[in-house]
Amino acid sequence: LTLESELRRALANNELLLHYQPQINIATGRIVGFEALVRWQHPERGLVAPGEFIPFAEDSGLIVPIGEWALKEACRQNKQWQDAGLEVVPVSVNLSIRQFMQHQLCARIGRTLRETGLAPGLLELEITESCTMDVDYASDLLHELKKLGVKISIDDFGTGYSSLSYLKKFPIDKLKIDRSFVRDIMTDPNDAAIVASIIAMTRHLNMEVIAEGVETEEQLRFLHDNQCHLIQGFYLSPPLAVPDAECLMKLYS
Ligand code: G
Ligand code: G
Ligand code: NA
Repeated sequence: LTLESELRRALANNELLLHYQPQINIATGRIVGFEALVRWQHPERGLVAPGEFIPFAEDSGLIVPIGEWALKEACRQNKQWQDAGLEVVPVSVNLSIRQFMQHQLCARIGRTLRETGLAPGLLELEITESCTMDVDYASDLLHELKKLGVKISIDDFGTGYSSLSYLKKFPIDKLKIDRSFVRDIMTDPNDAAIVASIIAMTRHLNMEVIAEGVETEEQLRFLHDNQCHLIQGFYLSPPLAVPDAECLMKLYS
């Protein structure tokens, strides 16, 4: 079987699932969100990480149906958690550029929200800087999505080829500092300066900021000292299967 036909089968047979990585406010100690990350429960190969099939899915276009599935599943799950009386926090979902360019994306997302019953404010869309290259298209679409009531964050911030000018034109709620900057903040003064500057910039622009890929207590302290209170990373928790995410929510509520 080719990877393409295997992935098509995976979608049809419900072999895909989502894990959820908590995002935590270290100043309050509370969970502020979960990022939904796709996994593939392969019948022979076991649990396959997205690094092994998302790049292929991007190239082949299969990322569009996979992304639509992930969006719907994350909304369904978050609504179910809400109905079960668990801590209500937004779930964030990665949108690939192929989805971003898809016809009538906003209407599709609106329909998914209605079908699952999730309040729009409990959905955050993570886009990358590549989505900001066509400024007029992105501006129109993002304003349309904001009208729907969802939140918008920029993933892998600082690693793309886009200019900063989009930050003042687009309705962006949050920047996610890419983990390549966070990795060496304790040893590389340039990375430390970049991270501190991104944090200061978000404060002046009235945006939220979250650091990705936090793996050590020293990194966490640096971020806290520089007023970045939202953190995601292995130091706090890896992406979790649903039962483990639920345990964590119960502990924090
Ligand atoms: O979980 P892991 O670090 O292995 O994920 C690897 C990459 O796959 C990450 O960069 C992540 O953004 C991407 N990814 C995971 N789930 C999704 C998804 O639902 N949609 C898209 N577009 N990318 C995803
Ligand atoms: O770029 P994006 O936000 O999509 O990346 C999410 C991916 O990053 C997840 O698939 C997750 O497995 C991975 N990840 C999350 N926390 C850490 C971390 O602390 N260190 C590293 N190396 N990867 C992480
Ligand atoms: Na992401």
